[in-house]
Amino acid sequence: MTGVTATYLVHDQKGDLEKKAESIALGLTVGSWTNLPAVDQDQLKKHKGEVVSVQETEASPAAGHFTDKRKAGLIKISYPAANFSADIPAILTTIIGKLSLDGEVKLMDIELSESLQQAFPGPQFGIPAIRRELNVYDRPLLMSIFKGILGRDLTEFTKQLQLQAAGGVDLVKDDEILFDNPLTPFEERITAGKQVLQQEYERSGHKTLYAVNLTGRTFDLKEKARKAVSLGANALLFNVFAYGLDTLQSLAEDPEIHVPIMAHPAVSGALTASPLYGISNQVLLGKLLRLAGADFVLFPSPYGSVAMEKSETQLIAKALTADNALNKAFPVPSAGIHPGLTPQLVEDFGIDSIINAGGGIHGHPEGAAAGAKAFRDAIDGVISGQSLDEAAANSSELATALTLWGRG
Ligand code: 1AE
Repeated sequence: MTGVTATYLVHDQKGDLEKKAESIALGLTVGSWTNLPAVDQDQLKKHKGEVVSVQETEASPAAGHFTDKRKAGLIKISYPAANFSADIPAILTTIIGKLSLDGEVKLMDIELSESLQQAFPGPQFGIPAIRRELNVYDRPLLMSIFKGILGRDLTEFTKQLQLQAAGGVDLVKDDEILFDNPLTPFEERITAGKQVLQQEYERSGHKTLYAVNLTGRTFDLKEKARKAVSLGANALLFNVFAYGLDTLQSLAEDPEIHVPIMAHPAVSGALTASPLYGISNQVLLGKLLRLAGADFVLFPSPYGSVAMEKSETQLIAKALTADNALNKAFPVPSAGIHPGLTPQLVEDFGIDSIINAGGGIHGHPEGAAAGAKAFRDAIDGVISGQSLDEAAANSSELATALTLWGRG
């Protein structure tokens, strides 16, 4: 029975895609570089990978620096479920393990059989449960990021948090580069943050979640996350690619860590950026993060300071929200986002997404509360069918942001 079907973009130096496909199907399953006379061929049949299709495509301009015989193609191989245990390390080692070291091959897509997919937790909360928690149903959520917090103490931390919440953000996350440190220790960020957000909730009736950065040594993470939850943390930020997808899965599956998990894409570019090698963004940031249990997935937007191809961001968002048996995860297009991008973000990612800004909130000339309000006014305006300029007519904060950063 098929477990995983993988699609690869291959640039073959020998110019024979059919042969290359067969060598992948064999080499990653029952084959070796030489004949193995002692092996029982019948026994091995049920473990052999099968070539599903080979489709020639145009070669990437990045390729071709070795030989002009090179042919490019999409090769689809199915791998029997009997070959691996139902975990991401086993699946990745099978489908792109040794193969990642063997020439110009990029893993573009994966499809898991239904029974294999059932072995994975998926997001523990998903979009509807997070909306219920925040009591926000009809617009994209707004998230902000602590900025300039390194070297600052809890006083600055709580001040920033209060301002962001007062401006109306739904979630605030730590910067991914904020680790445990004496000035803003992990546990104190949680307790001080909880207090500030509770006060703000009592004042305004608006709920804000705070995603604390879960950091440290891998084997300490579970205990640390459990402690965070017992102290009242209501979301976790996690640099999943510095640790591994399976670590995320272990956190998501732990019943004592029952809070939504936000996956940061730090480090992922080292695996995804090449057009010829590695793993596509839709697989790594889309399908695998959803399988492993991320409730929110950050990725570079197509228009910000660290831009990603629009087609790739759309594939990530689709992988996170497509109908299947798993809960859906929130797409969070990020980096260099300012209020003038709101119409484009809503058009490209719809309302089931999160608008996320650090500099675009803290860089507002009137401070972070005004920066957050500018976004909220832009979002509310766009959702009710107004142009940015119409929305800005009743929002001095938005007007100031548009003057500073423009409209797109
Ligand atoms: C793709 C991740 C973006 C991120 O983590 C971050 O800190 C963005 O900050 P700004 O909004 O670009 O200032």
